[in-house]
Amino acid sequence: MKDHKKLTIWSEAQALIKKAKEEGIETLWDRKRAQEPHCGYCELGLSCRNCAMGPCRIDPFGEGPQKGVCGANADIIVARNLLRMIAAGAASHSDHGRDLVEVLYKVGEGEVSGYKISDFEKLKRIAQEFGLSIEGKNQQEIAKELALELMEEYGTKKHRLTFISRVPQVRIELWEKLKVVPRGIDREVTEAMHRTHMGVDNDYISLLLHGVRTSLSDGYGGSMIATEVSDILFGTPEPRISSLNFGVLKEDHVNILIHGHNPVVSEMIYLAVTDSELNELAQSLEAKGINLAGLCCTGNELLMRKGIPMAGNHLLTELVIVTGVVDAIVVDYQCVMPSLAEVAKCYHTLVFSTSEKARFPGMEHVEFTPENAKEKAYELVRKAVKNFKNRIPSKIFLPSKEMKSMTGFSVEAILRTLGGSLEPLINAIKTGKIKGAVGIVGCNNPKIKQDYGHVELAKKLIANDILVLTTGCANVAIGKAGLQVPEGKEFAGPGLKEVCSALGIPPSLHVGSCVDNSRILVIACALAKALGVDIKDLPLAGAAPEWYSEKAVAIAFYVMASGIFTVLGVMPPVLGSKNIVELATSGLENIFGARFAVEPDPLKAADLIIEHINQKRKALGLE
Ligand code: SF4
Ligand code: MSK
Repeated sequence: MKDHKKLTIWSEAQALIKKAKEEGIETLWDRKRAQEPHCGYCELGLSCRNCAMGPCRIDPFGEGPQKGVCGANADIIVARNLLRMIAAGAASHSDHGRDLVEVLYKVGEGEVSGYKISDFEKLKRIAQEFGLSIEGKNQQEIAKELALELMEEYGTKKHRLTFISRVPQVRIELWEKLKVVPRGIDREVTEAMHRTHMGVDNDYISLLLHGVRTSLSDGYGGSMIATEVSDILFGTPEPRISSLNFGVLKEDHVNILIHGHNPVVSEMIYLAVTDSELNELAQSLEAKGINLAGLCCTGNELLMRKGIPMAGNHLLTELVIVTGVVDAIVVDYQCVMPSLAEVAKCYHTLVFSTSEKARFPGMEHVEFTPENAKEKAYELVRKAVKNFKNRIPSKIFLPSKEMKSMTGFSVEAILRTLGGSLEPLINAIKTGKIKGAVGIVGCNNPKIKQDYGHVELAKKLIANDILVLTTGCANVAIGKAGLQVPEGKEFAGPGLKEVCSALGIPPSLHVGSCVDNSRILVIACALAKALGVDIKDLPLAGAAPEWYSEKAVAIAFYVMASGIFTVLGVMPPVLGSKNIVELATSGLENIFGARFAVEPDPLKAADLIIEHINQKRKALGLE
């Protein structure tokens, strides 16, 4: 593959793509090329297979059919498809949250041995937020009562999700007027599927408003629950230094990678790799020890809480196996490419699936439940250790470069860094040392040169004194570029550099995994409340330069609906409806006080964001 240098900005990844090619390994870039040109109808959002009278498609040139068999036009089909994307994204984050709530309940019942309450203060605080009395109750009692309350957030008994009370009143009133205040999480997702069934909701605006409601049930529901319960169970992250890149793998150690999203499995693997008997077993097999590293969002969860290094982000998950030193990968769910098992077959790597709801052909399935997780984790680590001796020396190629990264900026940690209140941040914004803040979130997509969008956008923003907050795979990209260590202040403009020096923080803060975008919402809400304004008035923006996942569509919608201008680097499948494009890129401003823009060039995306932040500052009298 001559063009491997065009696929990713990282020379180590380029070298591994070259090695994969030489060894006859097919990667996602090969398969992307085989798919091109992608179906134009699908790219425009103009194909529908929601019923068996179809599938139907609308001719974008106006020469062929303009309606499906049922009579649905382009607006209806595009809106229905978009709503289904949002529903799938919201469902994924929220089901992840539900799995954590079930573990919390079982901890409360005393039924599980590996899990415990790690942040009792947070447990008490959230219980009180839910109106529970904590007087005279022990950890287990509070955990069980809170878990039952959180389960109710998924159902239909409530008229409003509890965490909505974190939102400024003026925004809640807007959502009430628009009838988009989220009720039960499952209710919104189910209703989205109902509305998009043939013959139900056929008004594109009404469909999209329900898309907003569904996305808000994710942002202020499923995702926020996932974040808060993960902190309660596994600890609220604190700033710490760790490492990134292929170089975190160790040739002389047993290497185990955890991949997916939910810390329920990976925390138990972490426990097992610290076991002395298993480490002795590794040494008896001539390994120096057991090395655990992360991929994707489950990696971010362990990186944040335990300092476990990250080997790579989404598009590097195949290449990491190509190093030939990975003895096992343990996956839970989401963003796990089924191709991993195929790549692993060409090496000695064992690949284990663990979730009852996520099976992969070619992977050994070892099902984890809250009750057996500890025992199963030990079983998998033992298998990985024994696999060390099966390495194929001629297939080993490990680029050694590793980068340092500071992680762990939970809301609590940010507040502590600021001395206990948001006042220093507000003052820095008022004086213009920090012009504004931008959340750079999400994935990789092979339609963009890997990590180019994240890195160039972050660099330009911080050079313009804009603080960056990152989640998901963006963390690995921006961290590898050297922007997530205090020394990264050298890339920042003079004002942001001064603030970073004073606080000892990087100009780009690692906030967590993709459910942890909820932490960014909490900060935005708290800032707006402190200033007595709506979120839409703040100099903030969101960006997803390399998004690929349906979860990213849900995130983009709840960020926009919260009043934050959102720039996407990849075009969503909406171009088939002029009305929807017009609404998304301009009409929404009059409804939610925020809108979307699509700009694949990260430098131009940065310009759009800088202009937006300057306008917001001017409106606040902060020129
Ligand atoms: Fe065709 Fe309408 Fe059925 Fe969609 S719902 S496949 S547009 S008939
Ligand atoms: S969603 S951020 S590809 S892991 Fe967490 Fe997946 Fe990364 Fe998007």
